[in-house]
Amino acid sequence: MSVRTAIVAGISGQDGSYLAEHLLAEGYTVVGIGRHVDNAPQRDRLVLVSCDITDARALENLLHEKRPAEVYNLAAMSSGAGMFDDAVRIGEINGLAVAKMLEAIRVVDPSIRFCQASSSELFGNAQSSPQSEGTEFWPRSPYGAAKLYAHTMLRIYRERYGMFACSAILFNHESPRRRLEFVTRKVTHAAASIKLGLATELQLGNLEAKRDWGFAGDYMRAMWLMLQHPRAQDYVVATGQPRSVRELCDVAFGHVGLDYRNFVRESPDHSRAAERVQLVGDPRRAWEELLWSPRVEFRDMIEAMVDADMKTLQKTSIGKVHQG
Ligand code: NDP
Ligand code: GDR
Repeated sequence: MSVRTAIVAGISGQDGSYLAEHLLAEGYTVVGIGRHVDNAPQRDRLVLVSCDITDARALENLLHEKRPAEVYNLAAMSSGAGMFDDAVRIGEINGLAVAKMLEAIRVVDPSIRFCQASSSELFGNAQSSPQSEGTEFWPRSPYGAAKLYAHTMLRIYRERYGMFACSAILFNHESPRRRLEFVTRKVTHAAASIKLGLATELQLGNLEAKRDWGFAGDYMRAMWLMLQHPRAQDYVVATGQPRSVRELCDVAFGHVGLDYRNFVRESPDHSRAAERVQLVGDPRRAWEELLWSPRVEFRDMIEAMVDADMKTLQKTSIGKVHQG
């Protein structure tokens, strides 16, 4: 059996690590690219290549050299709080670089299958809820606008050149590998720190803000399934269940036997304008056509994140005691 090769852009991020693990388990050789690939895990059949996705020539050379069957683009400026920062750079990385990837694929081998990490931020200030593939897009930030440009270019390349290019409209997805600036990890890390006596309080923005939170590993399996399907299509990937930041705090602190109300403070410094309409996905197309559904429940995921933070913090504090 010939070994399939897949390129994963954004290998050093949360999603890159889960997607690489899934592809390796499926028998692929994975070529992981990013600017800081030293941060990515080392594995058999995983080749790490330092590459900036805004470099069109480098992308084309990589495709020539590696001849992948599939390319997944997870690389982006992805910070929720930073969606308005550095608008031009966001446009270059989250938008224009995707056009460069599509063009490199078209030139080198248009039969390569391509999956792009789009975002619920395409809906932004949505006009209706829940959001499906047919809901009107209304991005509210440079991040959302750049992702919408990329999303539209995929459709254009599909229609004009018959390329197998799909957009995964991903709602929020989390894991113990989530960066600390995102609210789930901020909360699980704080719950663990407070439990261990390393912190005394947690400042958050709006506790009533809601998100449709799923598990990153489940969402990467959906992206892989999209490229195994006979027809290229866009899919909403979501749980369909909104939860509030308050509920998140309740689960995380409750898991270590604490009442979040004694430790969490709302602060305007962390608040953002509320959505007019709830962002929550309608994932029925993915359920019906990909036979995909999430396997990890919200509570289990948050508890696993708290456990992982407890473990890391305990190791670090034991290390400090030994050094001292
Ligand atoms: P991360 O921020 O964890 O990972 C993104 C990775 O992109 C970084 O590790 C970075 O690696 C890489 N990257 C950034 N700029 C460049 C560049 N110019 N060239 C090459 N690589 C670059 O994000 P996630 O893993 O959470 O998200 C993956 C994708 O999914 C992103 O596109 C994000 O916008 C999208 N998404 C995520 C959601 C979520 O809830 N997690 C929801 C909806 C969409 P390095 O520093 O090595 O370059
Ligand atoms: P988001 O994720 O902006 O949706 O972007 P984030 O975790 O930052 O915010 C989720 C919700 O929690 C509210 N919130 C807070 N958020 C942060 N970060 N810190 C706080 O203290 C806080 N308090 C309340 C936010 O206002 C928001 O409502 C993520 C990223 O992964 C993007 O790349 C991706 O496109 C979208 O999800 C879908």
